[in-house]
Amino acid sequence: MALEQTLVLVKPDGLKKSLTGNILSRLSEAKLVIIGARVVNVSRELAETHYEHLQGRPFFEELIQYIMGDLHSTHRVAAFVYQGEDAIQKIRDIVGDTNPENANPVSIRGAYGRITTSGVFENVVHASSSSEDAEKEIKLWFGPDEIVEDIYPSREVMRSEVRMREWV
Ligand code: IDP
Ligand code: MG
Repeated sequence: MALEQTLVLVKPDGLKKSLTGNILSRLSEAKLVIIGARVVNVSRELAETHYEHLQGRPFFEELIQYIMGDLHSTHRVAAFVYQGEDAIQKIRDIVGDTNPENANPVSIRGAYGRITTSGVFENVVHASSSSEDAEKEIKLWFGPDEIVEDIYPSREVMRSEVRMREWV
């Protein structure tokens, strides 16, 4: 048993179908803790980096449009970092198979996923599939200050000319 972290995304179809609460309560069965949470506007660059291992697949462009929200007019993804013993496999078990038609019907993807007429697996959630993927993905979607635990080495930097917004 290893203490692990894993990235979960509620994909645009999950948000559009108001499934976030349902998904989080299903995932709570794994008895893990949430150590980071954000709602993200997904840029093309973020989408393509997240799915770079699938570049060249026939469904790649549509997958990018799907995760960016182009197919659901939402442009939002909800991102969570879970931590706990064997977090990666426990979450994958509740999430179910990549193909929603093969997924166990009581899994999240089996219950709520679908295959579009053009063949994209709209499977409601993303979950990291190895600790290497989890580290890459968590670092892509979260900065060190957006996670309440020190999970990977980080450093403090002082930046003077950073443009950012503040409340007025
Ligand atoms: P995973 O999400 O179960 O880890 P990956 O192979 O990493 O599966 O694929 C990422 C996403 O790409 C899937 O969740 C699904 O939305 C989409 N996808 C994967 N394989 C196919 C396919 O054969 N046809 C259509 N979409 C696919
Ligand atoms: Mg994957």
